[in-house]
Amino acid sequence: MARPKIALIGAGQIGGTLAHLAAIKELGDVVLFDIAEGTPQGKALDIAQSGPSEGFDAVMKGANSYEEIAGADVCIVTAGVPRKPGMSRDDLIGINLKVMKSVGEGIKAHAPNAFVICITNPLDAMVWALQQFSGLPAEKVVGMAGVLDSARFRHFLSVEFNVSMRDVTAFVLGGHGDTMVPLVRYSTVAGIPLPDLVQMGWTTQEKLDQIVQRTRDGGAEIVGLLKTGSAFYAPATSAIEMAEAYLKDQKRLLPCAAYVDGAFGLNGMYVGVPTIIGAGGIEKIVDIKLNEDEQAMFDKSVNAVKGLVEACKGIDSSLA
Ligand code: A3D
Repeated sequence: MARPKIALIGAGQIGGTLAHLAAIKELGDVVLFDIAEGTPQGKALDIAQSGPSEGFDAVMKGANSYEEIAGADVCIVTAGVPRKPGMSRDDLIGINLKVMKSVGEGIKAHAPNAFVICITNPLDAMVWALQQFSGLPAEKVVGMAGVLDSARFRHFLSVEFNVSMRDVTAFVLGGHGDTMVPLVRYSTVAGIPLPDLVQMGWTTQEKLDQIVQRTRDGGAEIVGLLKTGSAFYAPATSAIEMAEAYLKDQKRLLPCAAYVDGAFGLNGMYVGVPTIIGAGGIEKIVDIKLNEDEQAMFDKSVNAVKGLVEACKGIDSSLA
């Protein structure tokens, strides 16, 4: 059987890392696409030359034309600009919305059967716009944020409890912004919920609250340290986890920015919710029960995303 084709739209920091990870994991042949001439070609050649040492079989190609993504099985979109210190993700909306329009049209014309994972910020609004511009079915267009936010939460918790990250599960829902909702009650160390661990004296409520806040600020912390861009290793790894779930029909239960119509009392919007990813794309949205406090935080986050979507409609009148 031919190897799957993975198109990476945007060959910047995350795009290059995605290509390297896809090659090492032998997920398929990779096309790196970018408007910058030479960048995708240079990165593709560089990664291809890591093949003999790493021992992978994958064709790596760089491109400046959408024809090269033809027939892609998976498209991962990072095209656009990242934030700089002091900027919020929402400050990127004007410039990245225009980018989503050209990317959506490119995918519609050349890879209409792909599973599309959007990473470009502000995430929840950009994945909505990308689905609108591409016209692909909503279950095939999804945003990566919850996997990363949950991974950040899991990392901080594993350090606090001094246990393996593998034994920490965590759920972060809502929009990928300052209002994201780390769900303490549904996060565990080897199945023991975090509130129980506080009761057992393994940590304090105060420390847990600090970790929740550090998770919410996780992206800004890295932007502040890097000064010239935003995080890329963990964002790329998170998107690869989602792509692998689709390509291998793994039925993974992962928090993703998915189109929610009915579940969580929402009618027709993209926001971070628990989803099952398999060969059908987003195969199910898992409508978990939220308590009063969680619901209030989720509603606040949903309203923030709605505000961004309205702003997109104000910028581009072709958006319904
Ligand atoms: P960067 O290294 O600047 O790469 C972006 C690439 O997009 C550059 O190579 C550009 O040349 C290219 N590009 C710009 N316009 C177009 C276009 N019209 N068509 C094709 N390519 C284009 O950024 P990055 O890789 O660090 O980040 C990419 C995006 O991901 C940014 O919007 C970040 O804010 C976002 N991001 C999201 C998360 C989430 O968790 C959702 C995390 C980290 C970064």
